[in-house]
Amino acid sequence: MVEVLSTDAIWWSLFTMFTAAGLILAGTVTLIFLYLIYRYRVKGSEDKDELEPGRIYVETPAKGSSRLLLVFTGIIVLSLIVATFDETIYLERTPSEEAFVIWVTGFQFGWQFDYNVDGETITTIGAVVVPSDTVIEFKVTSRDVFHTFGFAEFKVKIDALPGIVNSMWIKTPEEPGEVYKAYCYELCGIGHSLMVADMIVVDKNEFFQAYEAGPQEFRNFINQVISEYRASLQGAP
Ligand SMILES: [Cu+2]
Repeated sequence: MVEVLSTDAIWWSLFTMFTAAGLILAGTVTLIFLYLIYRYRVKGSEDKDELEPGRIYVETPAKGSSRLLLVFTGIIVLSLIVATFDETIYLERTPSEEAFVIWVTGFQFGWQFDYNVDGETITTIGAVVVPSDTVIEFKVTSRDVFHTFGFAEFKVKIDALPGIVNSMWIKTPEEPGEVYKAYCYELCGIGHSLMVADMIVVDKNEFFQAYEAGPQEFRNFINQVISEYRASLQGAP
């Protein structure tokens, strides 16, 4: 299987690239600016007398230098465009045939998650359990108004619209144990800020063992993970 980059790794590589290009450009412009200030400064008192007040003095720069700047800017802008398209296209399509599919339905005000186990639907509300080190595909829709489903840590979000199924993917971390918050990113009513769901990452082997054991086993497994997580929150100071 081809190694799948995580969505946040892709985001960070683009962010780093844009920041680096911005800093290089800003640095170059500042250096040229400082050089020109020095190069065309007014020297001594005799020079000053020759200058007419109110007149603008322009010295045409050498042809080669402006062409160089154009090429330099062109290279930076082009590489940003190419990298952005490349990575956006990668992000838009689920990169693995073996992605684990979870259906997500937004409603006023919460998130419903549905698993398909042997043709049977297992539903949870407000929490979703996912296997570690796996590509997860979320098929996202809404029951009422427009919502947006997303995870800040994975740098992804997607519209949840009634009557339409949108697809979004993430790659879960290699190690289990982490819990991530899914939020609604589109103001959808008075309870918008309450639209939070916990995504609990569990061990891949344990997860698929329960999944393959059938709907009843899987339902028990999911419910146990969620109730253990909620109990651990209540015990916390
Ligand atoms: Cu919402």
